[in-house]
Amino acid sequence: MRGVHAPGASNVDAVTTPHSAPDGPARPQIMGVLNVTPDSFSDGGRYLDFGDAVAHGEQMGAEGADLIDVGGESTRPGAERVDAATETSRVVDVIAALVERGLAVSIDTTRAAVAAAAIEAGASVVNDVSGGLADPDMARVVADTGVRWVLMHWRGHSSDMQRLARYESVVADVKAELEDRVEAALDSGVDRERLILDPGLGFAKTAEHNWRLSAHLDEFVALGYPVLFGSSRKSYLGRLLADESGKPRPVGQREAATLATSVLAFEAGVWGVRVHDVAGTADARAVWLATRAAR
Ligand code: PMM
Repeated sequence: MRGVHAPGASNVDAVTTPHSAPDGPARPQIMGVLNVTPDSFSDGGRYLDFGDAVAHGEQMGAEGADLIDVGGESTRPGAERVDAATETSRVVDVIAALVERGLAVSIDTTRAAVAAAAIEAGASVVNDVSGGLADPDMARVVADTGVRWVLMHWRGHSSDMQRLARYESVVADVKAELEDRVEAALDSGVDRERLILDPGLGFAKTAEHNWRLSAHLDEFVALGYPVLFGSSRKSYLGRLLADESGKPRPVGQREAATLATSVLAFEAGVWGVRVHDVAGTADARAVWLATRAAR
């Protein structure tokens, strides 16, 4: 689909119209990552400039992204937090510009005030890596505005999340903790049709945990909510592809591995994948769709 995708209203509809078929949507969604931060692990520092950020978002839309995920705070392990005003100022103008160009935008934030400003600027999805835990006001913002809400599995902020990577059984525990977040969201008046779940690869997870969650994505799909999968360029892939000396594969050379995980996720029935390489993922999706159509 590279080069033939025209961003526009149909994009926005696909993303904002709830569909909770247990076996996923007809066409998995591609969420393109746009980190307007100096320190994200993969694209940190590349899109801090307004023009660069908007150009990259537009490019991802042209390559086939259904949704541009704009973030103003790095969530990489060990990252220091920025204040809400800084986070907001990094993202709002970029969001407004992308929405003006017909693109659907999600805001990657754990803060209700940032989410509210982003929604005001036109974002139609809140991608909350804390699943509503970090800010008690997030549920109200989502309920009041009627946007979609990605509830990702999370146990704590980046500074100490690897310490929290302890599970009895990672698949069962993550599912149960996500179901708790769903209950809390519903209790706050959020429409169940608006929810999207994400197992949160790399967030309080070891490489072994990530592999187990990836291998059991179908169990998350079976919960009956759309599932988002975010493996793109993460360190467990770097570790898998380490050289003989044990040095992990550099971030920029994990694209083929990321594509393999995305195709496996499509096969498991996910609603969408969150990726840095939209063009490659759109090609992989075309292959997967053609294969499915020929079954
Ligand atoms: N991963 C990152 C950031 N936001 N959001 C969701 N829903 N799922 C993820 O797996 C996820 C996320 C970290 O990756 P980045 O630093 O490349 O943005």
